[in-house]
Amino acid sequence: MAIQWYPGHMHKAQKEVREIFSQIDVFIEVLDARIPFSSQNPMIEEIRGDKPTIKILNKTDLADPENTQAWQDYFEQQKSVKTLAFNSQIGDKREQIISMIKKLVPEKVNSVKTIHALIIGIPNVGKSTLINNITGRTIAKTGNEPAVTKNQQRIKLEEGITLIDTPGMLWPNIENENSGYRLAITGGIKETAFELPDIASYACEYLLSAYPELLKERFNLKELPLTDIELLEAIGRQRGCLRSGGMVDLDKVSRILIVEYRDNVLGNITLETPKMMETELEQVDLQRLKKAEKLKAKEEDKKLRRARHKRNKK
Ligand SMILES: Nc1nc2c(ncn2[C@@H]2O[C@H](COP(=O)(O)OP(=O)(O)OP(=O)(O)O)[C@@H](O)[C@H]2O)c(=O)[nH]1
Ligand SMILES: [Mg+2]
Repeated sequence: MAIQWYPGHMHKAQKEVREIFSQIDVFIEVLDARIPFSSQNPMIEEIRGDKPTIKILNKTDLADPENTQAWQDYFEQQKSVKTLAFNSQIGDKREQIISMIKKLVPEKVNSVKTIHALIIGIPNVGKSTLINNITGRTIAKTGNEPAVTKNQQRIKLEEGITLIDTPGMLWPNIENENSGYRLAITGGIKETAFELPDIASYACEYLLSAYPELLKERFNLKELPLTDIELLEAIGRQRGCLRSGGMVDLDKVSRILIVEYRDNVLGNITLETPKMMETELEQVDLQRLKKAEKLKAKEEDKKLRRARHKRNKK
C-alpha cells in the first residue's frame, strides 16, 4: 500500500503560498539531506517555477557526506538553483545564507525595498530551526514531529530581508512508493499514516544492500541475514523484543530500528542516490503510462457497450 498524508492544513498552506507568490524574491527550499529527492515536493517545484531558489540540504549531520555532495552537484544543474549543505542546529552558516540571498536578488540589495525569502519544505525538515538559527533567537516554534508550524510567520532581519516561515507541506499523491517509505522512515509523515513494521522492513532491505557494515557493527551481528524480515527478527532477538512463546515482537523491534536510524545511532546514512532516483522515476513514468492505457481501454469499452445498447434498443 502506498503511503500518503495530505491533511487539510497542508492544502490551506499551499494556497496561502500561492497567494503571496508575487511578493516572493527567493525560495529557500529546505530538504532532508538523507532523502534529498523524496523530500522535494513537486507541488513546490510547480509553484516556484523559475524563481531564484536556494535548496538547503539540511540535517547533513545525519547524512552520508559523499551522497550529500552528489546531490548538490545534481541540483546545481537545475535552472536558477543554488545549494547549501547545512546543519540547522549549528549556527555557523548564517552569513553564507544571507550573502546567497543577496546575490540572488541584487536589484534590491542597495534599495529601500525588503527582500522576501520564503522558507518552504516538507514537514519536520528543519525550517523553523533554520529560521531560529539565522535570527539567533528562538522565534519560530520547533519540534521533533511533523506539522509543528501551523501558520505563516514573518521575521524581519536587520539586513533588509524578511524571512517567511511556512507549515510543512506534502502533496496529494506520492506517486513513487519508495519516496513514501523514505519520508515515513525519516519522520516527515505522521505515524498514523503507515505501519511501523512496513517501513522498518523497507529500511532493512535498503540497509542490507547499502550499509551492511554499519548494521553488523550496531547490532553485533557476525553474519547478516539475507532478508529484511530475518534481519528484523535477528535484531529483535538481540534486543530481547520477544512475545510470550518466543516470537519476535515486530512492532517493538521496528520502533527500535526507526528511532535508532532517526537518532543517528546507526551512523550517517542517506536513503537515496541520484542513480537510484533515475531508475525509480523511469518506473513511475511506466506506471503512469500503464494507468493511462488502462483508463483509455476502459473508456473505449464503455463507448462500445453504449453503442451496443443503442443498437439493441432499435
Ligand atoms: N540532527 C538534526 N536535527 C535537526 C536539524 N534541523 C532541525 N532538526 C530537528 O528536526 C526537528 C524538526 O525541526 P523543525 O524546525 O520544527 O522542523 P519544521 O520543518 O519547521 O517542521 P514543521 O513546522 O512541522 O513543518 C526538530 O527536532 C529539530 O531539532 C539538523 O540540521 N540536524
Ligand atoms: Mg516549522
